[in-house]
Amino acid sequence: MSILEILKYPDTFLKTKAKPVSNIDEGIKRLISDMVDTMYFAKGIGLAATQVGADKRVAVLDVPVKEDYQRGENLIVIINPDIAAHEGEIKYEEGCLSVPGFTADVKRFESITVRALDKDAKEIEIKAEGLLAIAMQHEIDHLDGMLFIDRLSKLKRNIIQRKIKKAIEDEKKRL
Ligand code: QAP
Ligand code: CO
Repeated sequence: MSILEILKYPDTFLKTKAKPVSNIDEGIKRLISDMVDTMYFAKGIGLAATQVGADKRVAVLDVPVKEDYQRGENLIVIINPDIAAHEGEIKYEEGCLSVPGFTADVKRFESITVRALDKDAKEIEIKAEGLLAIAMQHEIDHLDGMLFIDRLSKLKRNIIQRKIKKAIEDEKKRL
């Protein structure tokens, strides 16, 4: 029952490659529960453990699937996720709670099959397409120490990195 601090770019912990979870113990269950609370508090649709400073392969997602959707309706917890199959390509304007206020078009697989464990250590297979597929790839990237800006061309990445750093400097001056 706690809201965790979300690490922001350029925090170097965001580059950490998270370790597989070998045992879903009380600590992992508490982490999952706090990540869910933190994701909703921050009004996000996905959050990876790396973003809250935890070196564990855990992510939570709640991607709206229909129009009159209530949060919690599509809550997914994935532990040790792996993309077993993928198809097609899709471009989408992504944002990230660790890069607040910035977005960029990112190319992803259009549909994927993800194998993972759920919070009860049950093996699950999720076939995802569209926004859910994008969100899962975005969260799995976090577990590999990768942000959406790392998927941009060198030129576009440099431009956005400079903009972000300037925004942080301007923010400091205003305080
Ligand atoms: C990952 O992203 C994602 O800049 C989840 O000011 C991204 O929840 C999934 C957010 C793209 C699918 C497509 C970002 C909130 C939330 C911001 C998020 C902001 C406030 C991002
Ligand atoms: Co993110």
